[in-house]
Amino acid sequence: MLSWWLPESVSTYGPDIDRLFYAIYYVTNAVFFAVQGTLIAFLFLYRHRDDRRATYTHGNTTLEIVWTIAPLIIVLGIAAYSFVELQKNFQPITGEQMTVVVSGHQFGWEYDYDNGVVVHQEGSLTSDVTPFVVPVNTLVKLQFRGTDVIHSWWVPAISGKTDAVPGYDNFSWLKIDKAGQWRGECAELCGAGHASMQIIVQAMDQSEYDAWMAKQKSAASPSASPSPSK
Ligand SMILES: [Cu+2]
Repeated sequence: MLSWWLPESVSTYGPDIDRLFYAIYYVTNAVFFAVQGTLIAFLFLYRHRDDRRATYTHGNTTLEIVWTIAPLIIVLGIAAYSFVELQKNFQPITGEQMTVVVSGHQFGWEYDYDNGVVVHQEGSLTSDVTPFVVPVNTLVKLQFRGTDVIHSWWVPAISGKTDAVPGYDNFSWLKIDKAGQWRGECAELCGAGHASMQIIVQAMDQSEYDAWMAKQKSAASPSASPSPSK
């Protein structure tokens, strides 16, 4: 755990994102305090006094080059670091032990497991939310889709908002090393029911997970042959 004010990361790449956040946080804070500190110092150092007159100078090439190049280096550094992080944790991975397709719709989530089981999840902070269940210590590839508008799947403890976009698949992954439940929500304002796109991810020990999955399968099988509609 890197900080008391960010949630404890439970998936492997969470700490990578925390580190990226802190790198940007420290750099931007250094710039903020340097600029504000200089401003305040100059207010006092160069304030009007009756016994001195202002001298006017125009242009300082060295200074102008420095204040052009320095921000450029800082911004390019942040961009490069962020890009590397995106390449590492938000691309289709290989070597996954299972794949789940996460679809966002107005208003809820669907989790399609590779064995055909589907978990429907929707609910607000005050209602029940069906958990999305994964086994612990398992590398799960996540494939994100939007079926109507753009949604964003975000569980802070697992880290990384990933947009669920219609017509375009985004990818991420998770690997949770302990059993537990973690909450999240849709992080993209997607309509009137946005607040009812709460997320719960539940990690279970393998044996518990197997039992849970067997139950999902048996619950799903009676409706496997669709009944004719009226
Ligand atoms: Cu949404």
